Amino acid sequence: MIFKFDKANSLSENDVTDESIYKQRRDILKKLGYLGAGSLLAASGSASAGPLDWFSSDKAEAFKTTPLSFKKSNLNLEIQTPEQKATSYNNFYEFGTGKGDPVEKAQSFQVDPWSLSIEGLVEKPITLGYEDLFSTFNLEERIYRLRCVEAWSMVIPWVGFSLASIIKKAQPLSSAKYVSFQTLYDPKQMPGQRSRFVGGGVDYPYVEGLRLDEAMQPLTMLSVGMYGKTLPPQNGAPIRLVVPWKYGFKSIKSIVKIVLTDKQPPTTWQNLASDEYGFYANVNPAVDHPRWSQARERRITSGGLLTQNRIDTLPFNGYEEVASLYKGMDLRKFY
Ligand SMILES: Nc1nc2c(c(=O)[nH]1)N[C@H]1C(S)=C(S)[C@@H](COP(=O)(O)O)O[C@H]1N2
Ligand SMILES: [Mo]
Repeated sequence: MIFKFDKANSLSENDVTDESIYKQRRDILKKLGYLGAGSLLAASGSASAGPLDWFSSDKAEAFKTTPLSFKKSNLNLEIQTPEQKATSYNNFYEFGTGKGDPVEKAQSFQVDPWSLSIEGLVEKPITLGYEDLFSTFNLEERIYRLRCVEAWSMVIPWVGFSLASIIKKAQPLSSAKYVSFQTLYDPKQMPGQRSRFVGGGVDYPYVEGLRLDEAMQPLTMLSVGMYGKTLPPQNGAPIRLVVPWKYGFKSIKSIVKIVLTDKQPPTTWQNLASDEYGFYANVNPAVDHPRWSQARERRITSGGLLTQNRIDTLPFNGYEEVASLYKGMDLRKFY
């Protein structure tokens, strides 16, 4: 690896591109009438302060994370995104649409007590309390790439367990074909759920879904930690989904409910703009977003923004072992 000069406070063309994609994604919300002058002003204010504001270290201190014990990953092939960046540059619209909003506004988020239920078309419904999230399954570390639909990516060491293990424990009925997920709905704690302007016009709770075979794929995990510790709230504490071959919006945060169903469940971004965000949303450099290219991505690593490389985006985000799930689907098409 070539050492690169860390010029922490410069803006490069890459940053401008990144910022413009992020704004374009918000355009759909504006068209729908959800982003008022106030939030646009706020957004341009943070833009002029510079994207490096999102990486400032002083904000991530308040929430206390706890060290976890887990089986260490023996795979570490790519340079990890520094913890400080992965925990201060976030999408979690329940706390606002700005990249720095979640770390700023989620620090008093209450994760204990928590209740996660697995229900629907299962033989044995399960309810897990806060402690159960960490003690019911063996925790292991998995270092995955996370590729946001906005064309930036990170490499994050998650701690958690396979979604398959909890689904197996609940014993799905043969009629179960899909799995739906729901984030906590608690407008008292989540400012974005109190105001459509703060929350980007999303109809909360945030919902997501997978086909059952995608949910059972061993890479699909429920994460309860990152960087060896419990998740901070801005990353989806106490438990969130991680599906590394799909765009980041599929990896739903702060989950309270998992329901096995026989019908394809609705998803938050499809509900907002079904021509821009599909149900499958597999990372695919050959299918552009209607308003920007998905061929390349900005990898967020150490150092300032100038050292964050533009790299080619890989089909299925490089996790080609999942391709067999999509036999018969035309990989040049939008799903
Ligand atoms: N409930 C909820 N989950 C969510 C989101 C959100 O706004 N609300 N944003 C998604 C998007 S767009 C991305 S890229 C990832 C970001 O995860 P990270 O902040 O841990 O990197 O979370 C996803 N999960
Ligand atoms: Mo995303």
